Amino acid sequence: MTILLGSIYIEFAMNKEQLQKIAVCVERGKIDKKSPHPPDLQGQDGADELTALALKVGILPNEILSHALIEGMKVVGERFRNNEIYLPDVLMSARAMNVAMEHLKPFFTSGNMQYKGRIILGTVAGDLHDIGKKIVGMFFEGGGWEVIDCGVDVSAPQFLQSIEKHAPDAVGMSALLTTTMVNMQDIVKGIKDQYPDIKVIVGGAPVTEDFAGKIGADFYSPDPQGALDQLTGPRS
Ligand code: B1M
Repeated sequence: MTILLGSIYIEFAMNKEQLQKIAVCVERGKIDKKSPHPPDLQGQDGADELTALALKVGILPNEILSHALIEGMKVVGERFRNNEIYLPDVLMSARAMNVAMEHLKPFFTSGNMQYKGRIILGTVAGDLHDIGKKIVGMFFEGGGWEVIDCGVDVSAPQFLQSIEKHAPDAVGMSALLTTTMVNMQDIVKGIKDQYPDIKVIVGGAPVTEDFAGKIGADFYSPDPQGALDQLTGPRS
């Protein structure tokens, strides 16, 4: 019994250390082994290699996403807010996170889910943040949805064009800036005026349930799983 508990503890500690190493890569913007940034980590494994290894040793993709990547990015946000790091550093962190997410994507998007519908996703006009939206897209794909990702800086006419082309069941919007979340209002109105049956869901760090209600969105979720559940119903 003691030996069993001991080995479980060792595995837990090793996994925690591995997750911390990945989080540091996101915090420091260390993309992969060959990347020269940051200079003090030259020649060391980056987010690319460490995420691949974490999966290989059996750490769950969800654990990597929540406890390494999103945690690491939270630290980046705090440091940026406190002027301890600058925009180019944040960009390197975003690249490190994206590289790691590529390894996780197959785990979130595979599965034999019954087809649930088609959703158009986009980050709203004026906003270039796309990491959260990409994660939302991965959850929807894994949940049986066909995802049409319109990218970033998507205006109301662009959302409408995409709706005309793809005839979706739902539209999901993301905004990370207090200055761009207000652009959701025009987009939601444009969609609802022409396509009242299409469900609209909004999210992103500054967006709240109250705001979503005020602009006429059907749903709001602070996280990807919640967004999926709102449109499809919770997992049984
Ligand atoms: Co910018 N940035 N950024 N940035 N950036 C924030 C958002 C900021 C909070 C940083 C800070 O000050 N602490 C701040 C916004 C302040 C505010 O408005 N309140 C900020 C700023 C000011 C800016 C610039 C204006 C800086 C400048 O130029 N001076 C500039 C704006 C550019 C623009 O968009 N026009 C800018 C630029 C950038 C980069 C390009 C360098 C880069 C983005 C790269 C990219 O996305 N490809 C970047 C980054 C990386 C960040 C932080 C550090 C991290 C964002 C992120 O990816 N988080 C961010 C600080 C922070 O959030 N801690 C910050 C991880 C991601 C998984 O979380 O996107 O919240 P998130 O998504 C979550 C949930 O919100 C939710 O699920 C996701 C997964 O859990 N969710 C949904 C998201 N969308 C959803 C949709 C749904 C449902 C749930 O339904 C459809």
